[in-house]
Amino acid sequence: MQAALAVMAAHTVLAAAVPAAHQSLLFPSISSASSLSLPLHSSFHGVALKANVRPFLSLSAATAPKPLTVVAATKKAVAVLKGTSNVEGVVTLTQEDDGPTTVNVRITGLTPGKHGFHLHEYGDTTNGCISTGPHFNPNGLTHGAPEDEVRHAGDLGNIVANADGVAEATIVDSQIPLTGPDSVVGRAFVVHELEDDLGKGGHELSLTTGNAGGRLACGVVGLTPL
Ligand SMILES: [Cu+2]
Ligand SMILES: [Zn+2]
Repeated sequence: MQAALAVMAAHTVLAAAVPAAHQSLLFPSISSASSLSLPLHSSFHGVALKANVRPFLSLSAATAPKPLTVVAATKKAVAVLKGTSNVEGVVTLTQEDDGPTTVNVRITGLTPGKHGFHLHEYGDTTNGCISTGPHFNPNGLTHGAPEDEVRHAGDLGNIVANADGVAEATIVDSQIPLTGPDSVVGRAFVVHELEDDLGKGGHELSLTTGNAGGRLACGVVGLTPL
């Protein structure tokens, strides 16, 4: 009976400290816990109860008004482009959550001017850049410009090399995610010999490759630390 009084006293102290809104939530759990454990514990239990209850109280008070927040998931990937000539480069890709992917390109050793730049279907370079297959095309569309509605997902248009043969570009595109069923991780970038006509050149290859000519260098997209 002394133990019961001690616990009740603890309840009273707690109740005075707790805002009215929390009392109805708090009391049922304390009452059931204390009635279960009362016969087994001495009056010292009252102190233990207070120690157990207080963190619960402050937690509920601190989290109740706030919605749950989800930590942003950023993914980053890189491709190192090599070929049989002295054309080479590095391409990095970053994507936050389900947003567009930002592609940073730096390729050297090119002839000045435009060069077709695509993501090809396979990350397979066993036979050089040829074995990376066609343009990445999960939706079965024809070749186009990056801004076209009808395009391959891998159609990133042209990059432009300056007089020193260096092409630098930042491309933001929504069709080349780093996660999900259409992820481009494990596929390959290819930079071409010629300008991509973006499907509008009237050549027999315009609607498949943009008639961009040979494959100068390629590199497989792989995950990299943030
Ligand atoms: Cu290509
Ligand atoms: Zn294409």
